Amino acid sequence: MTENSQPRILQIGRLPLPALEAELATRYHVACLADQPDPASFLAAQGAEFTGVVTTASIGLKAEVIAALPRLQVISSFGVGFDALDIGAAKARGVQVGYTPGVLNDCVADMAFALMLDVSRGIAASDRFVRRGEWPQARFALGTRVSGKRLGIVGMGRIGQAVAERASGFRMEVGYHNRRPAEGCSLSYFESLTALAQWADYLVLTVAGGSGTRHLVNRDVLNALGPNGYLINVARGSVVDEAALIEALTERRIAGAGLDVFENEPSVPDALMALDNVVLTPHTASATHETRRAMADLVLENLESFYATGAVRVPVPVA
Ligand code: 8YV
Repeated sequence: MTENSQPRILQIGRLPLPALEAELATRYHVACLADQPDPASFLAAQGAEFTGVVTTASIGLKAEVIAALPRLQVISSFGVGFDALDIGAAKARGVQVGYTPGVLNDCVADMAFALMLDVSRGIAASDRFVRRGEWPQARFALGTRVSGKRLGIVGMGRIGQAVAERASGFRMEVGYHNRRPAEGCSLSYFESLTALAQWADYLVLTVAGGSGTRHLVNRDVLNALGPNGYLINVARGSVVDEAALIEALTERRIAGAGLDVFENEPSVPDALMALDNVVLTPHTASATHETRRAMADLVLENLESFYATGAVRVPVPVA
């Protein structure tokens, strides 16, 4: 196939796996919007040439970019979340949207436990303590036991289930909150998030982002979690009222937090950085070689399947 007969794909920004960019470039005629000195003029001049888009859950795709691509037929997104992608605008145009669920469940659930263990046992903080050379002179503060505690999961989808599976090895009691009881799930269902927070020692967020869950975890939920409770967020920064969280952490109205996602990432508020009862990671829950490879494969398969059959392999669910 000559370069010109390959479908033209618009890559919206840099992809988390450089190998994927190289692989896309061998199969398609790719241009990266973020590389253009003037993206708006580029879209005005060349937008009509693209039939496909590749993006990520973090970068998403705005309605105005979709509007600037009149021949767009397919979007392949790297990630399970699609809150940053204007699904409504895509569907209205009959554009197929593929994404990468399933393959990242284990790594995201592992990260939830890593954050839970770290904030409770002070792993990152004690590493800093050892490296500062303080061990010979001082004792590191006591931590909190994770095993046997109550784990409240917010959002019982695929990732929530993977978190719940891991809890049995820690002999934790598990409860969950969801819009409705999850089918076939025998764990205790809490209709009220506040009631779950009150019951739980650890509140782990695995719920989808977007307007429906914005600031679901607010001051009241944090107060219900209480001074011995920990918040773990591997979902989306938007799910938590970050200002209320900072206040709760500063005033020790909750014990601590493990956060992989932030309201305005990659910018993290100084107030969070200054707190020692918080563990911060840079949205890396899915960032392992194995999982990112599997996600990249699905991005490629979704495109390949669309151009071969007219349907992506794994479409985002219709609301
Ligand atoms: C990725 C994510 O880190 O899948 C998601 O929804 O947020 C993450 O797995 C992200 O897509 C990479 O940009």
